[in-house]
Amino acid sequence: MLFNAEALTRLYYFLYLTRSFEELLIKLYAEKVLPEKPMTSTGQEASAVGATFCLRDDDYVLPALRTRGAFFTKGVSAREYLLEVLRKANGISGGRWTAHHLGDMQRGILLGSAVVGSSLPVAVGTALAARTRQTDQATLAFFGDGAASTGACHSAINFAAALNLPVVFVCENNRYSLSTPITTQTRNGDIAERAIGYGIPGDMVDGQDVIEVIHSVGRAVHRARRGDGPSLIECKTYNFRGHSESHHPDDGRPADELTYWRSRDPLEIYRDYLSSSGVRCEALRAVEKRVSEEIDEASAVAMSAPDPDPDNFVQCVFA
Ligand SMILES: Cc1ncc(C[n+]2csc(CCOP(=O)(O)OP(=O)(O)O)c2C)c(N)n1
Ligand SMILES: [Mg+2]
Repeated sequence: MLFNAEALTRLYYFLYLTRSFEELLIKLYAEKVLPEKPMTSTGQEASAVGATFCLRDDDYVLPALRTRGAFFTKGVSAREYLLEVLRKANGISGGRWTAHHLGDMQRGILLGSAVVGSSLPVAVGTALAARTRQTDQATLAFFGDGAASTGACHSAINFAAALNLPVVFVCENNRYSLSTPITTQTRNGDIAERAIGYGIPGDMVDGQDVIEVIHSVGRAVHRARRGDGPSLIECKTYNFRGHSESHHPDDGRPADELTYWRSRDPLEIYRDYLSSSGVRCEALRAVEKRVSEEIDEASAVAMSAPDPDPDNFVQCVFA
């Protein structure tokens, strides 16, 4: 898969937007403007952005807790996202959702769930629906290393494999589930190796390298579209800021581990790649300027946007 300069620059836009947008959420939380503590993907943006960069508009995404970049690559703007997390009337769901369990059906992003791992069987459902309707739509199902230890994860991958469904399971293995290290919750922290047990292809990639993620997920998406069934891809990554902004960023994590992973910042790695690919610095500065303008515009619009009308409280609520 070769990209032209325009696509390479667009990819930088999504990575930089995700980082900048989350910096905004952190700032708004510190200022007590954000109604909930942000759980960010700082340091692991390349897995969500890279994996969804391979998709078409009509493909499905089931995001996990930190798959924020996927919303931007699927077409959600900073303004739309911010309106929703500030619970404004003209947010994506009219302010009904939380920042971590958002969806946007227009863009094929199914609603996230607070119950870790529970979206994975739903991904099997969208894949089965695509097959039944005889479309070649792919489904991308994201999950964390903690979710990998749930029964729902096993059921979903096993069932998708048994039915040969067009779904790609993408594990964002950031080595921690809340403050539990991967070494404590499983004997084999290489989640991709489980693919052998399901009889499907598995691939372990450097989740800090967006190009590597794109190549691996791109191959798996092609397999899914061709009717060759599911794949399991594990992105080895790290979350620089810990579980949430109300947790201490170090959160008991060894200092040398943090230092090592901070030296493997996906944005830095991608900037080096762009420079060796001949993309000019000015093009990147232009992207950064555009993102900064979009973030400023999103803040200005969202802060002054109307709150939801209490009379519409139960609209769209199924009971
Ligand atoms: C079934 C269930 N168990 C526990 C929790 C509490 N919880 C919320 S996030 C989280 C960590 C999930 O870890 P992982 O899947 O690795 O995702 P990460 O936060 O690292 O992105 C936990 C345990 C939950 N929401 N649902
Ligand atoms: Mg994790």
